[in-house]
Amino acid sequence: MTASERLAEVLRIGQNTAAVVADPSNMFYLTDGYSGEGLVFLSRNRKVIVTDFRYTEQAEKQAPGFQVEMTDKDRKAEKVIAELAKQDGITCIKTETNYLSVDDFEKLKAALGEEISCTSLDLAVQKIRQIKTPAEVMKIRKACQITADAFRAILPKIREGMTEKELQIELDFTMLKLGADTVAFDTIIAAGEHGSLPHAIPGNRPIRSGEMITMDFGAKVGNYCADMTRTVSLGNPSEEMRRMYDTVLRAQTMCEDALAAGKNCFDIDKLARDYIDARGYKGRFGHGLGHAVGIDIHEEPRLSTTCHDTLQAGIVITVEPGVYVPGVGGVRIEDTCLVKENGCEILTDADKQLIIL
Ligand SMILES: [Mn+2]
Repeated sequence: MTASERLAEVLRIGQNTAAVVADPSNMFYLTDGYSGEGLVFLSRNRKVIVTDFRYTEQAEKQAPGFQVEMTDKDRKAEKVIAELAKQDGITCIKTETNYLSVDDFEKLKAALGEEISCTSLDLAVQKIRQIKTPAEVMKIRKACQITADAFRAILPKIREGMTEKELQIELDFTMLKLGADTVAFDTIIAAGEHGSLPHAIPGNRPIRSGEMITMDFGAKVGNYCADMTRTVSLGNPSEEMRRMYDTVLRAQTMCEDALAAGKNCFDIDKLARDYIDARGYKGRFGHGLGHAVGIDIHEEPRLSTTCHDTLQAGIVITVEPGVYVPGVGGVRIEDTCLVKENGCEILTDADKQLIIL
């Protein structure tokens, strides 16, 4: 079954309903490869990409099963959608109210007129995207392998005096050389006390001996992301940092051991949180334990205090506890994991014992 057929089933797209999708990640998923701009229209009897001159040829190549409709200044996208809907006898359009701007939503409603209602897709595409197909897992697996290989390759290059920025450039370059199409997100490098910032921006701060370095990075392959974090030490770390490292590592492996289909997202997060709190770091792990990964770097579900979803086999999700102490530093360890019936497979297969360079 193709992704667009799955959507039709989920939405119970009948004779009178059509879906209009604008989120680029959802368009890519439903068309199985279109990476340009525009809209996707799906009704019971047709699949259409609505776009402008810049992308029409690309759309025909990337999504051969789709009809391509070109927009221009006199025939805007909302007008094309209205034409298609009327031709197909559609009375209800479901669209991405979470993604479209208020202006675009109002324009679409105005073009559709009184006879065609316009309601929310309710994240139906995102929900289908949660369970990865074997073809999707293959791409994520490849992205994760490149990420883990890049980590191993970078270790001998880390030197005292090197800046965070230099390390970031070297790491990104290594991922690209190893076969990444691009990077999945801006690489985070945080050394020393800078490590207490979970989303630190790499700067011109030289790395000094005795400091821990947190590296959060991922390759992107075939439009699918990897996400991995490792914290290493340049020279011997302080006792305080060592204890922080041991705490995070224990929390991380404990959660990976517990990860499996049927488990509740909240409960996995709680395992890490309770352990970290009990070790004296209450309030120092201020973000969720993990997030699903796929076409987007952050997808649903989340391992967090607010997500009560039940994990299912085929979900790819990160496990990334951290401890952050301002003025001292921070530690985060993260893997991308594939949820299976009786456990999980760690896709970012790189060493997690404390590495002292
Ligand atoms: Mn992450």
